[in-house]
Amino acid sequence: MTQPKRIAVTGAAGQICYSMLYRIAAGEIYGPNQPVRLQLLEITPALGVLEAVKMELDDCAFPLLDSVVCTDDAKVALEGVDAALFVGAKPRGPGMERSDLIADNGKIFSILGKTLNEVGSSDVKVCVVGNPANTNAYILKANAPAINPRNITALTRLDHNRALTQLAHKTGSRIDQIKKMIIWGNHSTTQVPDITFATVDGKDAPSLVDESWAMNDFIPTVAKRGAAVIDARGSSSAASAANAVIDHMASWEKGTDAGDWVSMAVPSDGSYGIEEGLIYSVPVTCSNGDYTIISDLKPTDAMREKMKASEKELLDEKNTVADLI
Ligand code: NAX
Repeated sequence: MTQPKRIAVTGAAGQICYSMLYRIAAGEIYGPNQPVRLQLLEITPALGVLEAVKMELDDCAFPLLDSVVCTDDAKVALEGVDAALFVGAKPRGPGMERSDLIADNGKIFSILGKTLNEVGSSDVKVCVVGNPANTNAYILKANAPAINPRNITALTRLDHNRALTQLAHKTGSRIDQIKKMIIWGNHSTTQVPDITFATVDGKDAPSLVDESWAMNDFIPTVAKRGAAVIDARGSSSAASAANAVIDHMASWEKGTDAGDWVSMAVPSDGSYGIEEGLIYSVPVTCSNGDYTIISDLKPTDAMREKMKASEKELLDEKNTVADLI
């Protein structure tokens, strides 16, 4: 019998998790031959709702679901896990800026980082989703020195997927015909969706669209898509965020397709002049359960300027949470 993979998920009674947990239990991260054990964390007042989530997981009778733990004790949730998905945080509501959330959510991630340091395995794969995701991941990393820092990542795959769809619609192509999309920087409105190196059915994407569309339409549409969803439904993206977490973890575990890459926010290795250690979204390839930063691209001057502006925002966020790192 294959040992189950243990996955901690925080904020497990929330909206994103209601779209995500059932797909993980169905085998969408590790594949059809790998049992999973879910270690679900919530704040105490949400444990009742979490129990209902567990009841529904049970009622799905997933063959790959080994067991489900529901707890309000982070030590129990994070103990010995192979992967930790940090979704739990206060979400952004109508009219709120991400900066409003930094102070509140930063404290949560400092405590969780210390707990992960104490009870987590050093090679646990971490994906931070709760906003501000990059800076929360930075705080977590700073508070968890025993964990392999390379494995502390944040989610920009939703932005990557949004960018794929915008380019597919513009060029009348299918998603699977588009390769080498990039999201640079922060998961915020300063992010830099970049089609410079993308191809559509083997053709260079920049040759298929106007430069003014790429700069003045595509970039803001992707960067502000989260706010557009909030305006339309009154709360932040849930199903698409859940889908992106599964994509992020599945690519990391199972590898990226030949001739393609994905965007992940990972600790910067100094490539592209970005401060080392900042959690910055870059293109990566994945194989054998690890990722490699694509570090030899030559972004255009216009993109470099935007990449530096996104770095500046991350440096400002880092200063705001200086007492937590
Ligand atoms: P919900 O409010 O539906 O769920 C959040 C859950 O987290 C709640 O059940 C709450 O009780 C729990 N929680 C709060 N503090 C906790 C703690 N200390 N420990 C454990 N659980 C805790 O929000 P949801 O829509 O699921 O969104 C979750 C987070 O994802 C938000 O921060 C949201 O802004 C962020 N997002 C990130 C995205 C990304 O691409 N990186 C996109 C979607 C989303 O906006």
